[in-house]
Amino acid sequence: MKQKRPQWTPVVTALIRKKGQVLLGQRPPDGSLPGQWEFPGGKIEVGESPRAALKRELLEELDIHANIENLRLANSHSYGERGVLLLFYDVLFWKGEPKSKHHAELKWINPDELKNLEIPDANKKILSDLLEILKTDPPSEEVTK
Ligand code: DGT
Repeated sequence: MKQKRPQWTPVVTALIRKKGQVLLGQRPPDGSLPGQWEFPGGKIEVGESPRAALKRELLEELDIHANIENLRLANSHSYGERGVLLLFYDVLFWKGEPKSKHHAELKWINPDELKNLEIPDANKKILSDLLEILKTDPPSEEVTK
């Protein structure tokens, strides 16, 4: 008998960075992972490119028009039966002031504060990689673009 394939969900997330800080959003109380602090983003729709998906999510969730820069990190995680593949992109330039249209709250934090916040297990596993990226200035060619 043919085995059922596991379900995978591709997710794009943004490392939105300004003056050494990064923007986090608190997941709403009525969904999955309530109250956890995440990098803004969401699921890629079928047929959509990862960058287009992240641009769309940032407009929907934060009301900003963002430039999606380099892919910095990728990782997978399983929530029970379901797997997520997470792609983390740098976001260094955007138009508009981020507003919480989806999150319970938004906040700019220093990367080290990630250690003390409730973050998704998928991110906890790669916290040291995330900190290394966030504590290093983005490549200068990106800043001058
Ligand atoms: P759900 O209820 O888990 O099916 O998903 P939604 O619709 O509440 O959430 P959505 O569209 O943001 O999906 C992102 C999935 O990726 C969700 O299962 C949580 C997981 N995830 C883990 N770490 C992060 C992160 O840093 N940012 C975002 N946006 N999602 C993350």
